[in-house]
Amino acid sequence: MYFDKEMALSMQQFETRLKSNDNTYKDLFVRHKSNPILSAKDWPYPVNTVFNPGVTLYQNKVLLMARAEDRRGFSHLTKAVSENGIVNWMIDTKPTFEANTDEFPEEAWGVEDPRITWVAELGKYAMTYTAYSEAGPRVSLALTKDFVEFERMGAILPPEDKDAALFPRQINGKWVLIHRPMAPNILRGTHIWMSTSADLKIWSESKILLAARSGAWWDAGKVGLSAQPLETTEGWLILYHGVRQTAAGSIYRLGLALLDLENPCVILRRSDEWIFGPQAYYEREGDVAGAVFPCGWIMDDATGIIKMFYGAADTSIALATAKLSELLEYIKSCPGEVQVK
Ligand code: BMA
Repeated sequence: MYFDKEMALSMQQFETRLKSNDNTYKDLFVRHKSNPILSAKDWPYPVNTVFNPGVTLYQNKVLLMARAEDRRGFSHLTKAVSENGIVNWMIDTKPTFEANTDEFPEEAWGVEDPRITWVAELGKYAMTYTAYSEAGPRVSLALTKDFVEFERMGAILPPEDKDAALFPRQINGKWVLIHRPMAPNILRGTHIWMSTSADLKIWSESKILLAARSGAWWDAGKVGLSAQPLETTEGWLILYHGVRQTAAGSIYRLGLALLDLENPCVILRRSDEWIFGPQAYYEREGDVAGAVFPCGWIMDDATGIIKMFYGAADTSIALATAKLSELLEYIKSCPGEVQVK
């Protein structure tokens, strides 16, 4: 009797599950059907690959500073502008921002992975990027009003450090930078850090913001900031990547965190699960298979939609969109985390 009742219950559950098809994860970000939206074949001059673009809104248009890699393996940045961020790209016919090794020897092996923050207080965009020095990657900063002329401030942190972005305003009287120094001992984990500055040049008060987890976690061992921090009514929305090492190589996936608006070293929420990972063919095939690597996103206030641009397999640029309200609803359902380090 007892057995029958249990069976009946489980059959009912089974049928409900079949009907509701609840065995798939709900994707917050939806890939654009024209993906990949930009690749080497779209470039006005020969490049091996284009990927990992910094993104901002400029004069009501979508502006990408795309990383383009040449056949030496060195990267530079090229501007691509479009009304809707999907088609009709106006791409500079030569590199927009190249290594300048005379003045900045730390750019010896190129410039990579920009993040762009509009800083109203300065009336300028702050572009952080990786200067690939012979001593390892470094965080460099350039300011611009128009993406034509750049005030290069050079390297602002020692190697190895990358995946940096500036917050769009001073917080408690200081500029705040997220960055990712490499741990000298990989077993200790490579974490996301935060530093502050009074002048954008000298950075101090460095502390771990968001630590890599360990063991089987998708973000075990190594994490890094993806897009620039996005200010929302609920807190700073942070998109970050986690790198899982497998027998077949690394898998780059994305998670979310929410930071306190006035004290951003406090993590209010952090997603346990990744929210986006390599699935489409253009994310699984290419120079670095299994990498989805956004360096920027833009928010359309009129529609509430976020456009995330990302490097796919270090080979092309793809677009995925999400509703900000859904991202916030999701992250608010995630566990809280008290910052201890
Ligand atoms: C990271 C960075 C990115 C790259 C990714 C996958 O460490 O170097 O530029 O897209 O690896 O190769």
